[in-house]
Amino acid sequence: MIWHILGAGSLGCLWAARLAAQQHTVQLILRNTETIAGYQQAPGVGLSDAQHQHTVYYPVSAQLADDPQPIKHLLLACKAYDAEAAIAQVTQRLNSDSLVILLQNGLGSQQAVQKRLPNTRCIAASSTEGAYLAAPFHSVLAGQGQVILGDLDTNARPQPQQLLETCNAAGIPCLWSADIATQLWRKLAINCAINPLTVIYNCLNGELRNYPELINTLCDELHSLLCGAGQSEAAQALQEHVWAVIDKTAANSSSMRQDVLNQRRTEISYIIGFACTQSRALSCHTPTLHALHTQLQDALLAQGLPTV
Ligand code: NAD
Ligand code: KPL
Repeated sequence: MIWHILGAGSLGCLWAARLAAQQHTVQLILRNTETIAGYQQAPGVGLSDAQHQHTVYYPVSAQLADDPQPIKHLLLACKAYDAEAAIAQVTQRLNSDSLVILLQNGLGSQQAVQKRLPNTRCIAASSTEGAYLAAPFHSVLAGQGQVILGDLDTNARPQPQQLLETCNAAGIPCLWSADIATQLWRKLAINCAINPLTVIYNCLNGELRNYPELINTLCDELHSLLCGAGQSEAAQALQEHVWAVIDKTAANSSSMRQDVLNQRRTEISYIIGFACTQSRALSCHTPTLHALHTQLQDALLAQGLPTV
């Protein structure tokens, strides 16, 4: 298969390396000629295991967004706030045979991209793999996980068997969901209950066990928001799911807290910001959620970070 990867960060390089290892043709789409020149100084795309015991570099090519080559398989692996602008740069290279995988956290960006690509199959991904960059274009697979893929458009299409086989054969653990919206909404709700509080209290996920009433109130509000949004399946046993994730990831720093500690922009608008916007639109009563959003914005402001 020929793959293009737009967003050569932690997850983009993680996918690029594993696909290249299976002899797929992979092209990174980089921002400008300076980034390409920088990449050409690197030994290729690097991939290390969590303990840094094994590192392999793969000779992956790079090109600009305005390259004339048509795109058949695109992995969009940038942050949610960059997704729409990034896809706009390659829209003319996509057609009705193309397939785009959207690897963004939260909700909102996937729908914005799909709107820009009405004739292209957009597959949303919900990934629990954990990766970070040890150096530019060198990804470290820090946490094994699962990638759930599904069509954003609810008009059912046949499962993309070849895509799933290719990914799994490359060691990218993919499952197909006929209802990706449920997966995305459930993850959104879990991230809303956990991530903002870890920033506000500057704590590990497990330390949220000290705030049971607050977490349970948030879960109740998120439950009613999900039901109001027609996502009752995602709402099922939400409180149990949230506590299970807190226990399972007790020693972890949430992705939002990691962004703040590294002075990086967060994806607030696609997590709790999205939830609050939906809640207002649906006239749901979620006062704790709104207060948490404001508190998070204040915490970001105090760190000199964007509040959207
Ligand atoms: P990242 O910041 O490491 O990488 C994003 C890359 O996209 C950056 O290199 C950036 O320069 C590039 N980019 C943005 N706009 C571009 C453009 N127009 N042209 C070219 N390049 C562009 O991000 P990441 O950690 O790989 O995360 C990607 C998404 O996956 C996020 O939504 C994140 O929340 C989600 N996610 C990440 C992890 C993880 O462990 N890293 C796990 C689950 C989900
Ligand atoms: O998805 C997460 C994140 O940190 O973004 C977890 C750890 C599951 C919840 O916060």
